[in-house]
Amino acid sequence: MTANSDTLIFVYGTLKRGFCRAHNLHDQTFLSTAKTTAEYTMYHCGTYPGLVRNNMDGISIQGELWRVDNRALELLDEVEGVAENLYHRAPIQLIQPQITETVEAYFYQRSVNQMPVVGDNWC
Ligand code: PCA
Repeated sequence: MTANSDTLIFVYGTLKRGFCRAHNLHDQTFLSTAKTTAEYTMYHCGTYPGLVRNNMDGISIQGELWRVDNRALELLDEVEGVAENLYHRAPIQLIQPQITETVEAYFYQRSVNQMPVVGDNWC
């Protein structure tokens, strides 16, 4: 596994340290806490949050930045239901840390109609 095959992932919900899916990252590299640009809305989707892009009146979301190898990335895609279109992994913009590499996050793919807004931090 070379460093080049690693992916930077911004996590904002159950994958954060101390939350119920954090064990999926136990052998991966935590880099720092992180914040997105003010272009996103986080919804309460039951027992987990869902992030969507919102260029009009989005806010800055708090989370964590991780470096993840390919094996762990496959596992995360499975856990987050990428094949079932629950989440879609796509690039996200951060203001903190300032970083030039592409960072990805899991975006919610289902309807957020009627779902409450979380705010900037899932806790
Ligand atoms: N798990 C992923 C997406 C939402 C969730 O609960 C995360 O923590 O980033």
